[in-house]
Amino acid sequence: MAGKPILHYFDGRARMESIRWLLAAAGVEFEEKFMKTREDLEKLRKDGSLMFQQVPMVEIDGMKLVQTRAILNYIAAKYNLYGKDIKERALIDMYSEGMTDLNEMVLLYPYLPSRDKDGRLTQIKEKSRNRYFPAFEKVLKSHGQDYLVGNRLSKADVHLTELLYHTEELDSTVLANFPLLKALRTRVSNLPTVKKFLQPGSQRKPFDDENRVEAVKKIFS
Ligand SMILES: N[C@@H](CCC(=O)N[C@@H](CS)C(=O)NCC(=O)O)C(=O)O
Repeated sequence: MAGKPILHYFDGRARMESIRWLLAAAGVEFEEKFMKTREDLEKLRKDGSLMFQQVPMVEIDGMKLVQTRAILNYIAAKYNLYGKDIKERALIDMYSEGMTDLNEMVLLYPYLPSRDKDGRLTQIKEKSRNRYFPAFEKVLKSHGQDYLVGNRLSKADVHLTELLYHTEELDSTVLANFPLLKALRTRVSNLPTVKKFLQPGSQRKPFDDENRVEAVKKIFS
């Protein structure tokens, strides 16, 4: 039997958090190896573990996978969170890519220089309220089903739930006009696997605060 996936990253959210969420939602236990220093990163680079010298890297099923989207897609395909046919997969990809565009802004926000933060926050609020959230609310309204695609849980629902939590941390009223998104988040949050992940003490990571950002900068500088 294959061992648990091993996640190689630093002890923070950034690009690895969606992978943690998706594995957790799929009910897959995983291990984490946290890089703490530049030497830890160099070691992974030197031993040839990082195809493009970058993390996230996930050891899974005998592979050392890099590139966040490739990792997420593999997990989704393996654990049946990627639709039942190529049309459903195309929708899941399209929705997930939209989420990724917003998520990139949200996850990199803590790492911006302070002079750029206000502008980025305004952009995140504007794009959430006027572009991305209305689009997903419309999808849910159009078919009246419990999940975004095919009336069953997919990676798109998991990514959206994560994104809703993280965006709300930056703007507490951002979901006020999106009842179906709130209902989706509640539904996904109540799945036993996700519920467990949302409990304190899980491998879910808190907001990347200033201390964490400083520690991470030392690894990558
Ligand atoms: N497209 C890659 C980007 C990965 C990436 O930028 N990783 C950062 C850490 S979050 C990194 O390793 N930076 C060091 C470098 O690019 O040399 C992905 O999505 O995984």
